[in-house]
Amino acid sequence: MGFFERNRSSLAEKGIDPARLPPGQYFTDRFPVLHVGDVPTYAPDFSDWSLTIGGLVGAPRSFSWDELGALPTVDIVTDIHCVTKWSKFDTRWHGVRFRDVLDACGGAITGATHILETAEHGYTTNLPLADVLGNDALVAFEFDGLPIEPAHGGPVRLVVPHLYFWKSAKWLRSIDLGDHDQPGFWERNGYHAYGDPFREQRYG
Ligand SMILES: Nc1nc2c(c(=O)[nH]1)N[C@H]1C(S)=C(S)[C@@H](COP(=O)(O)O)O[C@H]1N2
Ligand SMILES: [Mo]
Repeated sequence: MGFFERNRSSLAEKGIDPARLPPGQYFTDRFPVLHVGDVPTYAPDFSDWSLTIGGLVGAPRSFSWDELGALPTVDIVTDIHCVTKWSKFDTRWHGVRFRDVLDACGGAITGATHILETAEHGYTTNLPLADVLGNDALVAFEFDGLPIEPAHGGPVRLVVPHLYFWKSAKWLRSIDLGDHDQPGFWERNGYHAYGDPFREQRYG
C-alpha cells in the first residue's frame, strides 16, 4: 500500500469519513504555507489596509479595518484542499460572510456573474459569483481563534473552502464583480478556471 492509500485508510481510525478527502489528496494536521512573493507588512492598526469592492455593485466602496470589523461576523469550521495535494480537516475561521460585505455595497447589479479577487502584490484569482454567496464564503480575519498570521494571509484573506485553496486569496485587497470570467494568476498559468477538488479540476 502506498502513501496515499495508507493516509486515506488511516482516516477511519481517526473517526473521519474518508469521503471527505477528495481524490488524489492526503490529509495533514500541519498547516503548510504556500504563496508566491513576499509576505506583506502593515501598520499595527492596519490603517494602511483597506478592502475595495468594485465593478457591478450598487455602491462601490472601500472598507477600512474598523469598518469591516463592524459588519456581522460568523464562525465556520471547514475542510480545505490545496491543489498540491494536502487537505486539512475542521479548520476554524472567523470573519464576515462575503454576501454581507456585498450587502453593505448595495448588492450585486444585474449581469454580475463572476468575481476577481486581487491581493497584495497583484495576485489574482477568479470565481463565479454564485460560489461566494453561500454561508461558508468568508472574508476572514481569524484562524483557530487568533488573528490570521501574516504568513497565512493576515490581516484578511478570503476563504472559499469548497474550491482548491488557491481560490482563497491571502492579503485580500479588492474584489471586483464583472459580467464575464477572467483568469487570475494561477488560472493563466495552467490551473483550472473553476477548481473543484472533488472533480479533481487541477489543470485547465
Ligand atoms: N495573495 C496570495 N494568496 C494566495 C496565494 C498566493 O500566492 N498569494 N496562494 C494560494 C495557494 S496556491 C494556496 S494553497 C493557499 C495557501 O494558503 P496557506 O499558506 O494559508 O496554507 O493560499 C492561496 N492564496
Ligand atoms: Mo495551493
